Amino acid sequence: MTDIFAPRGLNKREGEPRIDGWVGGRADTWQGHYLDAAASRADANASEMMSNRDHAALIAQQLRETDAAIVREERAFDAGLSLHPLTPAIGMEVHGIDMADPTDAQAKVIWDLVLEHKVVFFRDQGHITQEQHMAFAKRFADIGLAYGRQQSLAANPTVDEHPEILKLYSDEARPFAAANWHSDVTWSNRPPLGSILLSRKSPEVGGDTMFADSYAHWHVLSPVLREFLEGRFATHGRAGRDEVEHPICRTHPETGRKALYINPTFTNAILGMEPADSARLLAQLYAKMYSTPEHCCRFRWQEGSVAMWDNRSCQHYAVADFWPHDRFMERVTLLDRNENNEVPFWIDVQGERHYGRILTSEEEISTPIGGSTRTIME
Ligand SMILES: O=C(O)CCC(=O)C(=O)O
Ligand SMILES: [Fe+2]
Repeated sequence: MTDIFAPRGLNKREGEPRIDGWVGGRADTWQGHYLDAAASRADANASEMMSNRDHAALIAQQLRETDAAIVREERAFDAGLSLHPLTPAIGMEVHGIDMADPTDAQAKVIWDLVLEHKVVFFRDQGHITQEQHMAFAKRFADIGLAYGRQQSLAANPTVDEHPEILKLYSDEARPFAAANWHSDVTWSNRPPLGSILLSRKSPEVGGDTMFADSYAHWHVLSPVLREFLEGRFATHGRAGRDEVEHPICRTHPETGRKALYINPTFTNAILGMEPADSARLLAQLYAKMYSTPEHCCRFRWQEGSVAMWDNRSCQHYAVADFWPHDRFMERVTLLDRNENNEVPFWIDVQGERHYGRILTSEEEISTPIGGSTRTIME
């Protein structure tokens, strides 16, 4: 009688080790069977997966990502949240949250969504107080002063009852918008990891914010250009005052993914290049980064809307088309709880982290820009 538990197919050959990862069990778990099953859910064929390890690894990665998305959606549903993507790659609107009183399960789902979609949005949070805004932020990270670093409050000349809240208020008499592509505070050696921006008053028309995917910015570069840029550093900030170096290819400390970490607002030059060559290459990179709508999403604000973003994986731009209307925004800035992760680094193939240098004193970098909350040092 046939033993139905005897290995079949590839496992039948005596004396050869099993190569399918199974150490026992049913005969129908032979390699071809489970590769076929994987191939049936992916754009792949099993024989190619068996003959080409790189191809199999790529399919495995795609399937892991698909499965993680299914699980995220299910966890969101269980936590009472519903998900409404703005685009496939960047921007997820999340309904069902009350920022005044989020559950632990909701906070966990939201953080996973921020990591995956780079920026998430909520609606109808106009009822929360400034204290609740800060308390919500503290679920995810330490919070910092307006420009990102925690420091003694007395040093801040704009102290009011909540110096941790950056107020970006614009009206007819005092127009302001952060209308330049950037991720926040890259002129500092420890740029904040993210922000939670709340609209207290929105213009009737205009005043959207755009977000762009920094992973995509890196991955669409040609292999030759990636090889040239990987491991290089660029200077950011005001030369002689608070200039720092950051890796151009930044490894995200939580996702491990690589992002293009330069921006036309704060980046000065690529180290190791002639100034004219660096300027030309930066201009070409910016032209490519900011002329690809496929890597962007655009958020239309209403009063009480919120954007929560990851500065390590995306950039943003506040569209300055709403004058003379009022637009009042309040931002709480997220700092990493792990000081090392807060400093941008690049991880090489050996797994070693490479950090940039501080070109001026830490003390100067830590000093908030004084005088007014109406500044472009976002
Ligand atoms: O006003 C906005 O939409 C964005 C402002 C900004 O750049 C920031 O809060 O970091
Ligand atoms: Fe900003």
